[in-house]
Amino acid sequence: MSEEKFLNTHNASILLSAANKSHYPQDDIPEIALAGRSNVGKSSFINTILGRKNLARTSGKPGKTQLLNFFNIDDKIRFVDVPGYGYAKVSKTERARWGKMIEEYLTSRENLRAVVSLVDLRHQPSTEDVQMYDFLKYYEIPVIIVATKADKIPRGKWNKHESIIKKKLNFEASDHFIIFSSVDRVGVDQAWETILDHI
Ligand SMILES: Nc1nc2c(ncn2[C@@H]2O[C@H](COP(=O)(O)OP(=O)(O)OP(=O)(O)O)[C@@H](O)[C@H]2O)c(=O)[nH]1
Ligand SMILES: [Mg+2]
Repeated sequence: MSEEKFLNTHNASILLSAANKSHYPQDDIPEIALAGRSNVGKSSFINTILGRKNLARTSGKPGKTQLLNFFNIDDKIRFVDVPGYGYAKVSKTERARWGKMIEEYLTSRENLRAVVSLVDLRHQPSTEDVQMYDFLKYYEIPVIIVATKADKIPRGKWNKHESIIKKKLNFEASDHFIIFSSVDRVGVDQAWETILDHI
């Protein structure tokens, strides 16, 4: 099923920002969360697949998204933009608060259907990328790996980069792997197809 038949992607807006459980929306709408290193392109991914310029705020400054941001898409799906990890300039206290917030959401949220885990197609996944993948596997949360910024490397090299990433993650063949670019809109249809498969 294509997304156009299922929902009006233009009917999208930020619903709320939450620091903990007590602030989460209380209903049965399925949620897809976005996880990944700070600056990898989580907010851009949301904007791109919705065809919006700046619904989820993006910036050159890493660490901008501090809370769980819930986006309502036509009352049918929610995207949850999770603050990025791996940003060096945060205090230990901040990092601990961050860890607790993410863990609480990922391990207890019944609405959660899958996590889109973003990595940079250009680079080897970081230790934290691997930890995130292992964490999701451990809790049996369906994972969609989105390898982004594909526009920054030639198409002829995509396969090689995909193999490097899969190897480092110990990627399970039953998971999804999507090559993506917010600049060229590569992978948008595949992303929608995979997301709709999970809800
Ligand atoms: N060339 C290119 N740049 C991208 C792509 N996706 C994101 N960017 C750029 O990367 C930077 C970070 O993007 P964001 O979407 O804000 O990243 P984020 O993961 O939401 O970052 P935090 O909110 O800090 O965790 C911005 O300057 C984007 O324009 C892409 O596919 N290609
Ligand atoms: Mg962001």
